[in-house]
Amino acid sequence: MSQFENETIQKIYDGMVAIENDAVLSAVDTALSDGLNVLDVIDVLRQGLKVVGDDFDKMIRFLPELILAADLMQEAMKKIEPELEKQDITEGPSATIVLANIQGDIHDIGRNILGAVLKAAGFTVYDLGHDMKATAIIDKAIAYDADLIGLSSLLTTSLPFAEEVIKQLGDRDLRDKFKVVMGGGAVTPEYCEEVGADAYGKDAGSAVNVLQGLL
Ligand code: B12
Repeated sequence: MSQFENETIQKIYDGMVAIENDAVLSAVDTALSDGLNVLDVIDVLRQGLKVVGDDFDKMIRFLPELILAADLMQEAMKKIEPELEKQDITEGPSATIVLANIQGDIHDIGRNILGAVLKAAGFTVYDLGHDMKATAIIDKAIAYDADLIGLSSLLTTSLPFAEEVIKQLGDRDLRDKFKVVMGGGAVTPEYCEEVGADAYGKDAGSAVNVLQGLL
């Protein structure tokens, strides 16, 4: 059964769910040459990858499949990123942001995409990488004179470390210096409100507006 109106988008989704590299990569080529919206292509890849993750959670699929699906997503991103860089989605203000996955979390695909989209939107992005401690994130934000701190968390077990960033900013009398935005599967708008983050970003596309709204 088709979920998507566009046949190529459907192929990307089906291929990602089935972890069929050739099918996905050739459909991504078609999508790009047909001029489909790059953010839509990224989003359908994400939706397919989420199905693999959900199956992993239900113990229908296992870690090797999760790794293969993640590798496929990254292969697809290698094709998409140059297109993303070519796009000029600059509208409204931009600023300097440091991005990191918080301590314990190595899921960096979403953070990489976010960084690429923000760059295309004119932001200066310092990507600090994954598994970053709160203290180091704040130190780098100071060093780069950032306006924003973006924290990505896909693991519920790592969430306390996101909260730790807010706490340490308060302890160091820096809370007003940086706007803190959080995203990733483990984060919800309610969580952001509870811990006192300035904003929540559902995906890379909407993050641009969310961040600009904070500036
Ligand atoms: C790929 C993947 C992996 C890969 C990661 C490879 C890599 N280099 O990143 C590998 C195989 C290594 C992996 C490992 C593990 N994983 Co994993 N993984 C996933 C999976 C399937 C997809 C994540 C992904 O890349 N999605 C695609 C990107 C594009 O989407 P995204 O990350 O959501 O990012 C978008 C938005 O969220 C947003 N965003 C993200 N961050 C931010 C930040 C800001 C500031 C903003 C504004 C927006 C924003 O923008 C992004 C682009 O649109 C998820 C399933 C899921 N539902 O997410 C599980 C999942 C996250 N993993 C899970 C688990 C349990 C693990 C392991 C513990 C498994 C194990 N037993 O070893 C390890 C943990 C490793 C660690 N210490 O971090 C669980 C987490 C459960 C939980 N609630 O804590 C999930 C949810 C699977 C599941 N349903 O059980 N994983």
